Amino acid sequence: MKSFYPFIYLLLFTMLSQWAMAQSIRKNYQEMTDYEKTELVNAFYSIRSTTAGGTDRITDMANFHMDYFNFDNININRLDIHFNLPDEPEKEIFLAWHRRFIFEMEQVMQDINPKLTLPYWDSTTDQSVNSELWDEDFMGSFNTNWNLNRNLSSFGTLPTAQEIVNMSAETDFFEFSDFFERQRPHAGAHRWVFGPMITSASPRDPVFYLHHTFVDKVWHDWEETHHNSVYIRTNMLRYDGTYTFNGVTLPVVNPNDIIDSRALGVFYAENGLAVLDNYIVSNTYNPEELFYYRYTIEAGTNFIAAENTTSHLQSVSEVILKPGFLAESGANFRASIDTETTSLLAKNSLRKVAREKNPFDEVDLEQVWMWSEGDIDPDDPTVVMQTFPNPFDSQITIKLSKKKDCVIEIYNLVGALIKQEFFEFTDTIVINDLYGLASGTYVVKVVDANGKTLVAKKVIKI
Ligand SMILES: [Cu+2]
Repeated sequence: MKSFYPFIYLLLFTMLSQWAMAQSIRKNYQEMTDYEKTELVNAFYSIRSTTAGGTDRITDMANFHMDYFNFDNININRLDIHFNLPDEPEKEIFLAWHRRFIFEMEQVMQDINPKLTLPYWDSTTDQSVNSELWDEDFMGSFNTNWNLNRNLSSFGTLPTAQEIVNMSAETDFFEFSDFFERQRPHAGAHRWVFGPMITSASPRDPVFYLHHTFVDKVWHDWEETHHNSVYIRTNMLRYDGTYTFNGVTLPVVNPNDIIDSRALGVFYAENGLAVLDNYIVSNTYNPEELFYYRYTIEAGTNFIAAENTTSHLQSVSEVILKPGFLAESGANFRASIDTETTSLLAKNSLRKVAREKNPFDEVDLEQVWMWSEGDIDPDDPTVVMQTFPNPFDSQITIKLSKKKDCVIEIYNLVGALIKQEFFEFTDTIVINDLYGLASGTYVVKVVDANGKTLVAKKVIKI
């Protein structure tokens, strides 16, 4: 027997004590209460100070991201997670990999507080360095305590909403994913925040997770419109059944299985409304699925609380069950209003804890900064090179301290020559057409007519 729960069923009693694992209604961080923000910040601190085998989860995830960032110049057949090319087998993996990656962090957070979900930072509208995003009580907290050395808005610019609209009109998935990854809609925030965010160690900065939740939402919206995401690969790095953290092997994930974010129980709320649709409660990830949201939850079209499953829709204001919602007989389903959290919203009950200073290892950080001042040739100390911009995108300008006949050579980090150009008696050199170069670290050398390296400098390609 199946039955529709009547509309009136929303006014249920409040559950006081059941501490459930959550699924996820994600929202703009601007919809978070002070209580939620404090809990989110506390969770990041707590995760960072909980080590297993000497490594905490944030560091472990940042290290993985760094270790598998991009191998295009070393071995095109070696899998990586960023800046794939059309002939690589994992070519569009960026979106699916980061979807699963932020979900991993969200699950760790929900072990701490099941009502937490990753919020998103909409970088198309929220572009001020004075935004509440950067408040000392929120993301600003980590800058000094974790030694992030952000430098907001010093480098690069954030995308416009129109750019997202234009980008989302693309119907080919690879074209969409590739543009998204390389251009301002994704890369903009990495550059603009600076610090670890502009390096392959970007998951060291908690704002990485708020940025990538926004990226994930934009993909979700694109997929809802075009239904055209598809992957060649059937597994992913880290989620291939071989990676273990704290004695737990991370599951095998086929990127094609998470094209719809509902596969992970993830929904995106907007403007005070969370629409839960086309979802079957399965308890795959959690023995009780909690969908928690401060404002209106509307469960309708094909939201099915299946037989023998346990689920709970909980709002601080209202839960609405609309036609198309179905609770099968034998389903343990509840909808409730959270009066417990409402009381916790009161200012005096914020669970503030001392912020622990926990700077990232400096030596590590130097390795990931990936650019340095030029090394001066001891035999000709008057030749000094400046390169700008650094990081660069499509073009590098090189200034020498004196005019030279020279060859400019660009090498990747394993020493393969990528580009070589000859210049006659000049001190200003412009290298163009670097746009297609894979992201990563390169070495620029100024070589004289006898093949002697005068000066070399590391540069980074965004
Ligand atoms: Cu990434």
